[in-house]
Amino acid sequence: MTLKIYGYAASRAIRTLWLCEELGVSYEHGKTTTADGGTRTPAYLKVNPAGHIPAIDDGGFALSESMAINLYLAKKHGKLYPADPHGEAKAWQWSFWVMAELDQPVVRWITHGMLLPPESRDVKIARDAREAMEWPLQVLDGALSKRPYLDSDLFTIADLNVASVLYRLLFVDLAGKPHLEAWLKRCWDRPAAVKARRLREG
Ligand SMILES: N[C@@H](CCC(=O)N[C@@H](CS)C(=O)NCC(=O)O)C(=O)O
Repeated sequence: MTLKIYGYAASRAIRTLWLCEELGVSYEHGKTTTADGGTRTPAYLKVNPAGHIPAIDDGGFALSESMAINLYLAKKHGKLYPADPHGEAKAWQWSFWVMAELDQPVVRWITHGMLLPPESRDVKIARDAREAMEWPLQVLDGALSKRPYLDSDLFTIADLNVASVLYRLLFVDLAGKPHLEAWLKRCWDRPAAVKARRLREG
């Protein structure tokens, strides 16, 4: 049965769409949105009782949480997933880390800095969110000063998961964080990422 990915491409579903392009896995894309109530229908709540996107249905196996979905799919398809326990643990570490340290501040910063109409933006929320991002971004820049990818010489699911959370940082000045800036561009310039971006932007 074809893998089904739920969630419009401009949402966190981009993370899984990008991964499936990397894996070469065919999928059906259900462009579920919040705006039309799609995340709260009885049918969708059977897939993800938490009512968020993304979620997947992989032949009757339902899974939610973007990082869990991506770790599962990469492991299942044996691509971008570190084979040794230390590499695997590092992929978990970076995936948990980016969710704990950056996922929410990035969303708050984008929402109040760019997405909302100017009259609805709260400058303080945007400023506080950007401040909260500063230390984790420095940590990333430091980690990437040693090796081209996160704890690796090769692009892995750890890079995809972290870079996918930081999509919007492609469009801002990361001066002072040259390793982070170069790595983020390298990740998002990958052919699979370009395809996923087209889904999002096109
Ligand atoms: N931690 C979750 C967050 C999921 C999430 O909050 N998704 C947003 C869209 S990007 C959503 O579903 N919002 C609509 C809603 O909560 O109804 C993940 O990484 O998958």
